[in-house]
Amino acid sequence: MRQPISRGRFSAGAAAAFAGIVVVKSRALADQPQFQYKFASNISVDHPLNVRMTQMWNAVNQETKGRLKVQMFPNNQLGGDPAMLTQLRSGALQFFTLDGGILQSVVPVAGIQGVGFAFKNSADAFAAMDGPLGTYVRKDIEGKGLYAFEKMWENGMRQITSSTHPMKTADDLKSFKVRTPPGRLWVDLFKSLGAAPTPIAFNEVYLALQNHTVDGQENPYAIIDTARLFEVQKYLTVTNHMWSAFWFLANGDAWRALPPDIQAVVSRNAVKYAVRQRRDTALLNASLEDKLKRRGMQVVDADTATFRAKLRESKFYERWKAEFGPAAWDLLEAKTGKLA
Ligand code: X2X
Repeated sequence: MRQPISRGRFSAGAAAAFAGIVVVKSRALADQPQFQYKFASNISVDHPLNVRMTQMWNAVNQETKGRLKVQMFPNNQLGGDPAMLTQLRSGALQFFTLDGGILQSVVPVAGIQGVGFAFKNSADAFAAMDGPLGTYVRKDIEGKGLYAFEKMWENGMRQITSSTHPMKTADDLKSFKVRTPPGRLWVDLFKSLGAAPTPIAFNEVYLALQNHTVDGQENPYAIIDTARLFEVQKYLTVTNHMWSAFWFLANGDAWRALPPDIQAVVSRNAVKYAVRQRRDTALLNASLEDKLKRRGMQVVDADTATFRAKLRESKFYERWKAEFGPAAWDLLEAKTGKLA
């Protein structure tokens, strides 16, 4: 026969059971993140940007003991860049990587990173953007309700691809139907070169090339490869006409809602993984020419002196010096030398 449970034993048993519930609940609580955020990007999951972002957010989740969990949405899963930028500004999206030339629609001076032929290579560009010019742009970004992390993430020097013909001299760009990202400086750069630019968000580029809405586009080697643009483009002309990189952005309110210790974990890892991603992407961009040739692309070098002459003729630099203002322009020319 079961012995009746004494009051003393009952209360000890109940206490242990309750403690068990509390322990289970608190463990369950730890599994329920305090903050559940979203990160989005416009490039494919196998690009170094998303490879390193995945590693970074896993590290952040570990180091915050599960308090911040960030779900990844690569490859335009949440829409094109303009739509994702709207989501970031509204707070529906908390983290986003975006080229300054597209961010220009909200932060005009962010377009300065893409001034045609300003930077000779990524190392020179990062020297500028990791310095006073980057600080200047970051301040303007934060003035628009967004938070910009210290280090930008690499895209690379942009090259022109086309389905019609190589772009060896500026004359070859006459009336060339070229896709550009949705950014005012991009459109002006190619208009100044005599082309017929159409701004299209990256999630629609492959199809626009495939159905000949446009005859070409421009991007670094790693994007041409990871987005498989070699399947719909025949020629790759090496122009290095513009440097391209992504600001790593947060919605300002969402960022400020994070406790300082979580912010510190994110900021520290953002620097660590940006530096690794820059190196990965630089190595990838430098390694792809032969692979793209094997994929059937014809690679030629442009006579970029004719491109620069065309930009000077059309007062491109004077126009953008006036647009960005003397303070930002002086910071740019401190790194590039005289442009206008
Ligand atoms: O849209 C593009 O071409 C891309 C992927 O390079 C940028 O995000 C600027």
